[in-house]
Amino acid sequence: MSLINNQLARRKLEDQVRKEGRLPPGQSLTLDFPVLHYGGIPQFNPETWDMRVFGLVDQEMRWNWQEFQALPAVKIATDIHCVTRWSKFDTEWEGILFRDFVKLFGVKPEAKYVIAHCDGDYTTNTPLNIMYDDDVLLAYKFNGQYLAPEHGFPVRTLVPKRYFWKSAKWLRALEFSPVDKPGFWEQAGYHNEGDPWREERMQRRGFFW
Ligand SMILES: Nc1nc2c(c(=O)[nH]1)N[C@H]1C(S)=C(S)[C@@H](COP(=O)(O)O)O[C@H]1N2
Ligand SMILES: [Mo]
Repeated sequence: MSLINNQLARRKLEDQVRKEGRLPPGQSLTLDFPVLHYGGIPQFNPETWDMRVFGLVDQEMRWNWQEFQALPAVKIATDIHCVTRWSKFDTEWEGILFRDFVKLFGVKPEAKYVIAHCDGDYTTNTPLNIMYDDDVLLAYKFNGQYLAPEHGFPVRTLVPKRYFWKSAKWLRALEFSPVDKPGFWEQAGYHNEGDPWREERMQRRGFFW
Protein backbone atom coordinates (compact mmCIF):
# COMPACT_ATOMS: atom_id res chain seq x y z
CA MET A 1 0.00 0.00 0.00
CA SER A 2 1.28 3.47 -0.79
CA LEU A 3 1.99 5.92 1.99
CA ILE A 4 -1.05 8.01 1.06
CA ASN A 5 -3.40 5.00 1.07
CA ASN A 6 -1.94 3.93 4.37
CA GLN A 7 -2.64 7.34 5.85
CA LEU A 8 -6.20 7.25 4.52
CA ALA A 9 -6.81 3.79 5.95
CA ARG A 10 -5.45 4.92 9.30
CA ARG A 11 -7.68 7.99 9.35
CA LYS A 12 -10.73 5.99 8.42
CA LEU A 13 -10.17 3.48 11.19
CA GLU A 14 -9.45 6.27 13.64
CA ASP A 15 -12.73 7.98 12.78
CA GLN A 16 -14.51 4.68 13.24
CA VAL A 17 -13.09 3.93 16.71
CA ARG A 18 -13.71 7.53 17.74
CA LYS A 19 -17.37 7.18 16.75
CA GLU A 20 -17.52 3.93 18.68
CA GLY A 21 -16.23 5.76 21.76
CA ARG A 22 -13.05 3.69 21.88
CA LEU A 23 -10.44 6.43 21.36
CA PRO A 24 -9.36 7.95 24.70
CA PRO A 25 -8.71 11.71 24.84
CA GLY A 26 -5.43 12.86 23.29
CA GLN A 27 -4.73 9.50 21.60
CA SER A 28 -4.41 8.59 17.93
CA LEU A 29 -4.70 5.24 16.20
CA THR A 30 -1.62 3.48 14.97
CA LEU A 31 -1.43 0.49 12.65
CA ASP A 32 2.17 -0.15 13.72
CA PHE A 33 3.32 -1.70 16.96
CA PRO A 34 5.87 0.76 18.35
CA VAL A 35 8.55 -0.60 20.68
CA LEU A 36 9.28 1.36 23.85
CA HIS A 37 11.32 0.44 26.86
CA TYR A 38 14.14 1.51 29.06
CA GLY A 39 17.45 -0.35 28.65
CA GLY A 40 18.29 -3.41 26.57
CA ILE A 41 16.28 -6.51 25.62
CA PRO A 42 17.06 -9.25 28.17
CA GLN A 43 18.28 -12.66 26.98
CA PHE A 44 15.82 -15.51 27.45
CA ASN A 45 17.28 -18.77 28.71
CA PRO A 46 14.59 -21.51 28.94
CA GLU A 47 16.88 -23.52 31.27
CA THR A 48 17.11 -20.86 33.95
CA TRP A 49 13.98 -18.77 33.41
CA ASP A 50 11.33 -18.87 36.09
CA MET A 51 8.17 -17.04 37.12
CA ARG A 52 7.72 -16.38 40.81
CA VAL A 53 5.01 -15.08 43.12
CA PHE A 54 5.89 -13.74 46.55
CA GLY A 55 4.70 -11.48 49.35
CA LEU A 56 1.16 -11.74 50.71
CA VAL A 57 0.28 -15.08 49.15
CA ASP A 58 -0.77 -18.29 50.86
CA GLN A 59 2.05 -20.12 49.15
CA GLU A 60 5.08 -18.61 47.42
CA MET A 61 5.60 -20.50 44.18
CA ARG A 62 7.73 -20.70 41.08
CA TRP A 63 7.24 -22.20 37.64
CA ASN A 64 9.83 -22.99 35.02
CA TRP A 65 9.06 -22.18 31.38
CA GLN A 66 7.60 -25.59 30.64
CA GLU A 67 5.37 -25.57 33.72
CA PHE A 68 4.26 -22.01 33.12
CA GLN A 69 3.27 -22.70 29.53
CA ALA A 70 1.27 -25.73 30.60
CA LEU A 71 -1.08 -23.59 32.73
CA PRO A 72 -4.57 -23.11 31.24
CA ALA A 73 -4.55 -20.14 28.89
CA VAL A 74 -7.21 -17.85 27.44
CA LYS A 75 -7.44 -15.58 24.39
CA ILE A 76 -8.72 -12.04 24.53
CA ALA A 77 -9.05 -9.13 22.09
CA THR A 78 -8.57 -5.63 23.44
CA ASP A 79 -7.37 -2.09 22.75
CA ILE A 80 -4.09 -0.77 24.16
CA HIS A 81 -3.14 2.83 24.89
CA CYS A 82 0.38 4.17 25.28
CA VAL A 83 1.04 7.38 27.18
CA THR A 84 3.11 8.55 24.18
CA ARG A 85 -0.31 8.97 22.50
CA TRP A 86 -0.67 5.91 20.28
CA SER A 87 -3.51 3.47 20.65
CA LYS A 88 -3.80 0.12 18.93
CA PHE A 89 -7.16 -1.53 18.44
CA ASP A 90 -8.44 -5.11 18.41
CA THR A 91 -5.13 -6.61 19.45
CA GLU A 92 -5.27 -10.33 20.23
CA TRP A 93 -3.47 -11.82 23.18
CA GLU A 94 -3.09 -15.25 24.69
CA GLY A 95 -1.89 -16.10 28.15
CA ILE A 96 -2.93 -16.87 31.68
CA LEU A 97 -5.79 -14.88 33.10
CA PHE A 98 -4.56 -13.18 36.28
CA ARG A 99 -7.81 -14.12 38.05
CA ASP A 100 -7.19 -17.79 37.32
CA PHE A 101 -3.48 -17.57 38.09
CA VAL A 102 -4.02 -16.38 41.69
CA LYS A 103 -6.13 -19.47 42.44
CA LEU A 104 -2.95 -21.53 42.17
CA PHE A 105 -1.36 -19.94 45.25
CA GLY A 106 -4.02 -17.86 47.02
CA VAL A 107 -3.81 -14.15 47.84
CA LYS A 108 -3.97 -12.99 51.46
CA PRO A 109 -6.77 -10.49 52.21
CA GLU A 110 -4.25 -7.81 53.29
CA ALA A 111 -2.72 -7.70 49.79
CA LYS A 112 -3.74 -4.47 48.06
CA TYR A 113 -1.16 -3.96 45.29
CA VAL A 114 0.60 -6.07 42.73
CA ILE A 115 4.15 -5.13 41.82
CA ALA A 116 5.45 -6.58 38.56
CA HIS A 117 9.18 -7.32 38.61
CA CYS A 118 10.98 -7.71 35.30
CA ASP A 119 14.36 -8.66 33.96
CA GLY A 120 16.35 -5.47 33.66
CA ASP A 121 15.07 -4.20 37.03
CA TYR A 122 11.89 -2.64 35.64
CA THR A 123 8.96 -2.57 38.04
CA THR A 124 5.42 -1.26 37.83
CA ASN A 125 2.60 -1.18 40.38
CA THR A 126 -1.14 -1.79 39.98
CA PRO A 127 -3.94 -2.02 42.55
CA LEU A 128 -4.98 -5.63 43.03
CA ASN A 129 -8.64 -4.90 42.25
CA ILE A 130 -7.69 -3.69 38.74
CA MET A 131 -5.67 -6.85 38.16
CA TYR A 132 -8.82 -8.93 38.79
CA ASP A 133 -10.50 -7.45 35.68
CA ASP A 134 -11.43 -10.03 33.06
CA ASP A 135 -8.88 -8.68 30.56
CA VAL A 136 -5.68 -8.86 32.62
CA LEU A 137 -3.26 -11.52 31.41
CA LEU A 138 0.19 -12.86 31.88
CA ALA A 139 0.52 -12.88 28.12
CA TYR A 140 2.89 -14.88 25.95
CA LYS A 141 1.25 -14.63 22.53
CA PHE A 142 0.26 -11.64 20.43
CA ASN A 143 -1.86 -12.08 17.29
CA GLY A 144 -1.32 -15.84 17.41
CA GLN A 145 2.49 -15.76 17.65
CA TYR A 146 4.83 -15.88 20.62
CA LEU A 147 5.70 -12.35 21.71
CA ALA A 148 8.61 -10.84 19.84
CA PRO A 149 11.66 -10.35 22.11
CA GLU A 150 11.25 -6.57 21.94
CA HIS A 151 7.59 -6.86 23.00
CA GLY A 152 8.44 -8.82 26.12
CA PHE A 153 9.09 -12.48 25.26
CA PRO A 154 8.57 -14.80 27.00
CA VAL A 155 5.91 -13.22 29.26
CA ARG A 156 4.49 -9.76 29.87
CA THR A 157 1.58 -8.52 31.89
CA LEU A 158 -1.29 -7.06 29.92
CA VAL A 159 -3.36 -4.48 31.80
CA PRO A 160 -5.43 -2.91 29.02
CA LYS A 161 -7.36 -0.46 31.22
CA ARG A 162 -4.14 1.36 32.11
CA TYR A 163 -1.57 3.14 29.93
CA PHE A 164 0.74 0.59 28.40
CA TRP A 165 3.72 1.28 30.67
CA LYS A 166 1.84 -0.81 33.26
CA SER A 167 2.00 -3.81 30.91
CA ALA A 168 5.37 -5.09 32.06
CA LYS A 169 7.61 -6.83 29.51
CA TRP A 170 10.01 -9.67 30.44
CA LEU A 171 8.04 -10.38 33.58
CA ARG A 172 9.77 -12.59 36.16
CA ALA A 173 7.78 -12.12 39.35
CA LEU A 174 4.62 -10.73 40.87
CA GLU A 175 4.80 -9.34 44.38
CA PHE A 176 1.61 -9.05 46.44
CA SER A 177 1.99 -6.10 48.76
CA PRO A 178 -0.06 -4.40 51.51
CA VAL A 179 1.45 -1.03 50.51
CA ASP A 180 1.85 0.67 47.16
CA LYS A 181 5.33 0.72 45.62
CA PRO A 182 5.54 3.13 42.69
CA GLY A 183 7.57 1.56 39.88
CA PHE A 184 10.12 2.80 37.38
CA TRP A 185 7.99 5.30 35.46
CA GLU A 186 5.74 6.11 38.40
CA GLN A 187 8.82 7.27 40.34
CA ALA A 188 9.93 9.28 37.32
CA GLY A 189 6.71 11.32 37.44
CA TYR A 190 4.19 9.28 35.47
CA HIS A 191 0.77 9.12 37.09
CA ASN A 192 0.39 6.39 39.68
CA GLU A 193 -2.93 5.17 38.27
CA GLY A 194 -2.52 5.77 34.53
CA ASP A 195 -6.15 5.56 33.42
CA PRO A 196 -6.24 6.61 29.72
CA TRP A 197 -9.91 7.66 29.93
CA ARG A 198 -9.03 10.18 32.64
CA GLU A 199 -5.82 11.15 30.85
CA GLU A 200 -3.74 10.29 33.89
CA ARG A 201 -0.38 10.81 32.17
CA MET A 202 1.92 12.72 34.52
CA GLN A 203 1.27 13.29 38.17
CA ARG A 204 3.95 15.81 38.89
CA ARG A 205 7.04 17.22 37.29
CA GLY A 206 9.62 14.45 37.35
CA PHE A 207 13.33 14.65 36.81
CA PHE A 208 13.13 14.91 33.01
CA TRP A 209 10.18 17.26 32.54
N1 LIG B 1 10.29 -4.58 31.45
C1 LIG B 1 9.82 -3.45 30.90
N2 LIG B 1 8.53 -3.40 30.55
C2 LIG B 1 8.03 -2.28 29.98
C3 LIG B 1 8.85 -1.15 29.76
C4 LIG B 1 10.23 -1.24 30.14
O1 LIG B 1 11.01 -0.29 29.99
N3 LIG B 1 10.67 -2.42 30.69
N4 LIG B 1 8.32 -0.02 29.20
C5 LIG B 1 6.86 0.15 29.27
C6 LIG B 1 6.40 1.18 28.36
S1 LIG B 1 6.79 2.78 28.77
C7 LIG B 1 5.58 0.91 27.30
S2 LIG B 1 4.86 2.15 26.42
C8 LIG B 1 5.31 -0.48 26.87
C9 LIG B 1 5.65 -0.65 25.43
O2 LIG B 1 5.41 -1.95 25.02
P1 LIG B 1 5.75 -2.35 23.53
O3 LIG B 1 7.22 -2.05 23.34
O4 LIG B 1 5.41 -3.80 23.41
O5 LIG B 1 4.91 -1.47 22.65
O6 LIG B 1 6.07 -1.41 27.64
C10 LIG B 1 6.10 -1.15 29.00
N5 LIG B 1 6.72 -2.26 29.66
MO1 LIG C 1 5.38 4.14 27.41
